[in-house]
Amino acid sequence: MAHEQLLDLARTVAIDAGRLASLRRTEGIEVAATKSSPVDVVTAADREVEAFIRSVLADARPGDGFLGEESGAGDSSTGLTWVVDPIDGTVNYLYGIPHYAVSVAVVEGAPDPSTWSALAGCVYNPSTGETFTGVVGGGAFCDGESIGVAASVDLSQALIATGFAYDSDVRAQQGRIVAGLLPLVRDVRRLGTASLDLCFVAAGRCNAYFERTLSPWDHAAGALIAREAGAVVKGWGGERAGRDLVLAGHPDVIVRLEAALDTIGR
Ligand code: LIP
Repeated sequence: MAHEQLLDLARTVAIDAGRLASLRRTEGIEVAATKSSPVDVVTAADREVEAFIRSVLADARPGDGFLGEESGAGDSSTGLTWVVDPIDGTVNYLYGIPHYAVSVAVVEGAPDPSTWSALAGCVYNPSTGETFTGVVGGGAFCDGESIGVAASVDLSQALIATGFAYDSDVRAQQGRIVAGLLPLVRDVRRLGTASLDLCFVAAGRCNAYFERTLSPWDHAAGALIAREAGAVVKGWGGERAGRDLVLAGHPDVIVRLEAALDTIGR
């Protein structure tokens, strides 16, 4: 299947899943369980939406692998794996904050961000209807309109997005890093949804994004969309983006941001 056809499937299933998530939100949402900490929650909608996505993809692409936040991994016999966050921004979703997304990506190779090749991805925000898409070598789009990163700026003029872990000790350190960064930049935004943070970099709505402790499904689609929009997406130094760090932005800006983060402390 051509990359554009994979993108069409990613987009269709993301939008249909987003409509299901939005319906469940209007019906009322409750915490079904907690995961890594008392504030790392999962709702019945998370589980239902992921099951829907997994079923549609299994019918359309039997043999492809699956890696989802709620239902774990399924092996691939085709070399392709779908990497899915059914509701990214779960806490926003739980509180009724209209800033969450369905994130669907398809990658070639092992479902490991340190080695995979992302082929196509879609990030759909049911609250706004915005549909961010990207296909390798084919550019990045929002609702079909081409998007690109904001022009280079000095760090002091940069609007930086970030996020925090569910572990309180890690959050304490992340808070110290943000405190050190604040005087050096235009401002910081903590919007709560990694996939949309990356799409906002792609659309020029912020100059850069960084976050540590993300899972592969948080950034699989958004990182591809950001890259296709002209961003560099990486980890520390020459490392690829992953749990240790996802850093995305205009090539000039992330050099300045990474230097500042190195000085402030990791
Ligand atoms: C969320 C990320 C966000 C991060 C949150 C959480 P989830 O993913 O999208 O960037 O700051 O702590 O990890 O848990 O809502 O799928």
